[in-house]
Amino acid sequence: MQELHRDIITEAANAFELEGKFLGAQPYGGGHINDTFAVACKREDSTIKRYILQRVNTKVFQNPVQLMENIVGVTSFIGNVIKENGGDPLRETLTVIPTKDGNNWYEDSEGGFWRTYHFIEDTLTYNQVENKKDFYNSARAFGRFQMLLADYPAETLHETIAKFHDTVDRFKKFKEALDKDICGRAKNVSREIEFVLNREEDTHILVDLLKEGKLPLRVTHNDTKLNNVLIDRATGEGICVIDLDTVMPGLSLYDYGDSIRFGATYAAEDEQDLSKVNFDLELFEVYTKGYLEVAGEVLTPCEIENLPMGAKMMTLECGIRFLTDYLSGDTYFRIHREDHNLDRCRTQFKLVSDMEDSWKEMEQVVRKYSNKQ
Ligand code: ADP
Ligand code: GN1
Ligand code: MG
Repeated sequence: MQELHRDIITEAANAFELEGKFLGAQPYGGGHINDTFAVACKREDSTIKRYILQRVNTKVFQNPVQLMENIVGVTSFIGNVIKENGGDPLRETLTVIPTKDGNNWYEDSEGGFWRTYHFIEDTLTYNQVENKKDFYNSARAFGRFQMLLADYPAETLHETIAKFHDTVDRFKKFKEALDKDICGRAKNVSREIEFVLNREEDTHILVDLLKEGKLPLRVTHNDTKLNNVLIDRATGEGICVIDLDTVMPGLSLYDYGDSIRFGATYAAEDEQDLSKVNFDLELFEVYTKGYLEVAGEVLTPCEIENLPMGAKMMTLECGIRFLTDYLSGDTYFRIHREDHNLDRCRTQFKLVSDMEDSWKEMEQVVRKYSNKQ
């Protein structure tokens, strides 16, 4: 990826059909993959209109045109359902802003790939869970997202990253990175390596259930971190699910599980003090309650029964991905300090261990909120 500089950001912003005069663009949000900016424009009546301008990471998303086709398809579909239900599509789903020549994306003069969304004002995102209520509301938002897309023609979606949540493949890539050990870092992380190697069998569980046809393939989000839900500042409700780059066919357990991975703890994903990183059963419970209240009706008994496994598998997989990137020289996830990916990997493995210790309680919680068992 090219380095970003002011001129190119301005060039990109000016390519889109923006309302008013472009005032400037500020880096925004805490994502690990794309470059996000809040763009401010001044309308003729002097009011400010904002946009989200993003440069898509084309090393990660190698077919960004297909990716935008997915996003336009999914957001217009959701928008129509919201309209039919009397809601406000401009607030409850992302709106792609076209370029001045009518495209949904812009390629800058240095080859960068950009898109723009309407900025949904008076919302908040949390990079870490602060209380049970917000986490519960995010569960309802992701559950609703699942419901809204239940009738989406999944076969029309492009697979934006192949084998994205194929944990067996993630394990294989980890082994390859370990064998190469291009940075000579493996010697520093023998405990983490051991942790992964001891759980090779686990990595097959969901993949096998899918292959055997026991778990249904659905349209899923695949990156359901808390900061991918916009929370209404006034009501506290989760109103809009964002970051749709990885929407593709997948398992409901990926979405449920990734939310639990990120949010069923009061610690940050990159917390260095592991004594602060604890899997919190109360947070697990509120998320499970919110998710099943909204999506429970459409989930099969096999999906419900495997919710704890979804949580553990997504946490293990994410830890494996952070460790693989650490061993490979930090080429995938954006880092802000030395050993950042290692810190992130350690929090994930701590949470996996905690989940293993709380397995019975997790199953009890799921049973409590399920009406199918
Ligand atoms: P990344 O893929 O890098 O995580 P996101 O698409 O999640 O990027 O955007 C990063 C952050 O920008 C989000 O966490 C959210 O705070 C903010 N954001 C994204 N889209 C919008 C939007 N349409 N309106 C308001 N804020 C947004
Ligand atoms: C990345 O883009 P962002 O920051 O929402 C990653 C997810 C990981 C997550 C870990 C496309 O998500 O898969 O779970 O970091 N996205 C991609 O924080 O790889
Ligand atoms: Mg995001």
